[in-house]
Amino acid sequence: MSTTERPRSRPPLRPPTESDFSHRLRGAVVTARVGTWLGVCFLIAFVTGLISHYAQEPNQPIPFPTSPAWGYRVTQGLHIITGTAAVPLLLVKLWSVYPKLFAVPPKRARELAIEVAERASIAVLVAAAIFQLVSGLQNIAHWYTWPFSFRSVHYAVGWLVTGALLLHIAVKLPVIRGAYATPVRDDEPASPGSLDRRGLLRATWAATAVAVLATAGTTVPWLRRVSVLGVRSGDGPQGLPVNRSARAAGVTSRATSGRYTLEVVAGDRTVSLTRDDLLAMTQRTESLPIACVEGWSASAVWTGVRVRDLLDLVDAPRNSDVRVVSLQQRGAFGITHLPGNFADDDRTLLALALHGEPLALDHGYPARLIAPNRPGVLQTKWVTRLEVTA
Ligand SMILES: Nc1nc2c(c(=O)[nH]1)N[C@H]1C(S)=C(S)[C@@H](COP(=O)(O)O)O[C@H]1N2
Ligand SMILES: [Mo]
Repeated sequence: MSTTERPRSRPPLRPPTESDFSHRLRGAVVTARVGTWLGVCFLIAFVTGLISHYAQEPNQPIPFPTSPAWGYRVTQGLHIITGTAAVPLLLVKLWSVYPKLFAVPPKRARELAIEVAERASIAVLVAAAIFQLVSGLQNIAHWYTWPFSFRSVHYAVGWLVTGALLLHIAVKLPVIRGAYATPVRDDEPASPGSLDRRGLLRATWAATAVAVLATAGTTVPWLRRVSVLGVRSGDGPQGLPVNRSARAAGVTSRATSGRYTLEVVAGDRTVSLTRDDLLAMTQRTESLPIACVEGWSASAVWTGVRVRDLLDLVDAPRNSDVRVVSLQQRGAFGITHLPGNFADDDRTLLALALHGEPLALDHGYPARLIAPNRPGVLQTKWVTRLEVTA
């Protein structure tokens, strides 16, 4: 806190300084506590983000596991929940420290250099953190204002945030320790009824809880009704959300044409099957979730042919990687990579039915891939070709 006396009459014209923005609620006591939870959220989002990125990598030195089937549902749900919680926390934290932008820089060269270095690292941290939250929310809203690949840039900036965050924590450790040694209620006396530090922190936790509840329902089924901000939470045919409809994917005529076949290819062997041929094969039923990278997820009962049974028709060796090709010719998700351990898992199906009814067109009719513990974006719809690649 500054001890400068404020002039009583006619303040001279001068640029604002830190003390002009002083407020009894600001200070390390509040910043450190909000910052701790913000740091926890960012670190959980980072780890779950690494998992999601790896799960979508075509070349995995260690194969991503197929179990537990609900694993990706939980990690990606946590990713979106912690990212959402970080929004109000970041706003309060920035509010609690922004007067520092107006602090008078030290005069001595050495101190000035340290100050500049620290401010530069904080600038990187703040810019990268805002970018992560904004780009993540935009991705959920399908509002693509950027020309770059969301996944690779969000991933790279995730490392940037984490590095800058760890540096920031290390530099601020003495301040954080001091802040925790000071009780929150050790407040300047406020006039009756005005907000004190405890009130500010409680309001912050409440805002965070509201943000979480408003989005978490997309992951936690019984929260669905309170999730007013949840995107696509249960609407869609057969009680399951739809991210891209058949119409949007431009597949309607090819998917319903009656000339549909599934080709299974390994080397120079090809087998061609109609939907009736597929229905004549042994049918299996599995309960597996669709877990979208956007955070929503929904469990469903799928019936169809085991992918391994299909690969056996062309004598594909065990642990064969498979290219899954959709009728969809535009967009990024028309072709996906199915690693060998997923292709061999007994629960991995080429689904023909959902909840006991023929698959709706928007869910991938005539046939769609469904595998355990696989990001939703790779659960390819309108599948027309399975091709062994290695
Ligand atoms: N061919 C194709 N398959 C696709 C997609 C797509 O755009 N094209 N979207 C994917 C995404 S992002 C998700 S979350 C799931 C959603 O499946 P659903 O619409 O049956 O719920 O399908 C996946 N399969
Ligand atoms: Mo998705």
